[in-house]
Amino acid sequence: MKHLPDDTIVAISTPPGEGGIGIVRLSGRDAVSIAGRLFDSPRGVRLHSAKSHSIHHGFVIDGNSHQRIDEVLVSVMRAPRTYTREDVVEINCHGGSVPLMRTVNLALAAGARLAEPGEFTRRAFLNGRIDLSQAEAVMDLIRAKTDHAERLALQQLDGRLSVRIHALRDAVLDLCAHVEAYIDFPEDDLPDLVQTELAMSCMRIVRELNALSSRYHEGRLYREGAAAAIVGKPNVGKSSLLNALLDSDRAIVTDMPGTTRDVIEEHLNIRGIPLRIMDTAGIRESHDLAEQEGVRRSLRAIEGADIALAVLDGSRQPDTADRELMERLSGRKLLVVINKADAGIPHFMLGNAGISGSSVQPGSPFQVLLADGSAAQAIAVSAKIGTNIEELKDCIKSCLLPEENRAAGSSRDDLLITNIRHKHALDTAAGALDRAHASIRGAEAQEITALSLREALDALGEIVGIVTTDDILDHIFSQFCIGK
Ligand SMILES: Nc1nc2c(ncn2[C@@H]2O[C@H](COP(=O)(O)OP(=O)(O)OP(=O)(O)O)[C@@H](O)[C@H]2O)c(=O)[nH]1
Ligand SMILES: [Mg+2]
Repeated sequence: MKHLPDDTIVAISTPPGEGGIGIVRLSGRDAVSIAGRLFDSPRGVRLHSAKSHSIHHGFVIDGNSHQRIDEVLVSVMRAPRTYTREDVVEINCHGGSVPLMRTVNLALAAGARLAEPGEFTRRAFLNGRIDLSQAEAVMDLIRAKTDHAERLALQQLDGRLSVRIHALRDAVLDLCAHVEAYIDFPEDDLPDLVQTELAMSCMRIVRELNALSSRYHEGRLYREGAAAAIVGKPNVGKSSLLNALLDSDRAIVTDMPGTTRDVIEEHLNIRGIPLRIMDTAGIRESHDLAEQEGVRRSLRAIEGADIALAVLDGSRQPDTADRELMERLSGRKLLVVINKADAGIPHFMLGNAGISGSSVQPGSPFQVLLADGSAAQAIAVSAKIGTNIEELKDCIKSCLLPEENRAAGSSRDDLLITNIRHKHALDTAAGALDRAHASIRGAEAQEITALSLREALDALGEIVGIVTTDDILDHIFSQFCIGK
């Protein structure tokens, strides 16, 4: 049962800190009258009689001291054509934190309540303007780190996921109606033909659910991104590689082994995937305390990374230190980068580093076998000159998102789910439909089939918020910022 709010909330909706403007937003039954009590218009405008979707110049005043707090523009938007479907007032203040806080305090004194995180969006959901998956998309949109992530969030906000979930839910509802119709006539078994058709429909829906669910890996990668650690012996060109990938002079590069000590972290957009990339200290035995700590940090960075870019110096033959490093990386997702290809020696002995496979291909990525028997991609680059850096980016993407994952069970379009909550619900629905299928096939009592179908309906309903609990809502909206 949805509990509809009846009070009026207020919050600063712009980020903390100084800005050109800052916005205090009110929403609720008394939004216009509360704002009216703080607002003084030189032209005598009264907010309670202002037209909807109009904007007014004036001053926020402290009614007690008659002191002007700020010069503002006030927008009045009346229900239902607003973000929350309630009356909404936005007060555009000058963007300092003091006038914003004072304006909020005046609104509180005039009867508003401080909004909780995400409460404006929660109201938009409770009042039926958007469904739950769309509310979640609002947060994804705010947090999107790449164009691609933004596009996925916009699609979801647009209702593309909702439309698909509703269609699937309708299909299950249809099955349910058929099965339940026979419950009322227990003396009739399901006719064979009906039974076959129901079983087939069940499986068709399961296939669609599985196809959607199987693309979660890809969706999550675009939404949440991944972490990569650049690792290798000292002086192989790790920092140069970071700089080449960023196309900037971010990290110090010298010809002295042991230059980098701290882990240097940057953010990069790799073909739409937000990548957190870490340059690390070259790994070697050292008596220098700072360098020892640097090496420890490198090892920790590798632990926390989704992929390691293992860099070898292509201008000299690999040695036991390279081999030991490769062994250390055993079992991790790995991309072998042979750097300094511009000064590269013709017969680079990959075998010295414990890597087998074809000889180094100068122009394009190639496959190698690691000592633990696993296959990995390798690529020769020159960080200094910038050769093959774009190809390296393609390689990073294809390592994080192998072709088979991209295409796996891919549904007929490019709808991607990005949220683990949605994946769980899809999997629960598919599991329940599997059971329904088995019980139709096994000619079990229709009540049993209906129970499983109802379970699938509930799971799908959770995605769009037809079925929800306060706990689920609290969990989702607490991740929002205050004022959204
Ligand atoms: N010829 C050539 N030299 C390179 C290349 N990349 C890096 N170097 C040189 O190799 C030396 C070491 O480069 P860095 O990027 O500092 O190496 P690093 O792996 O970060 O070294 P540490 O931080 O000490 O572990 C510098 O003199 C670079 O100019 C390359 O692609 N070709
Ligand atoms: Mg370095």
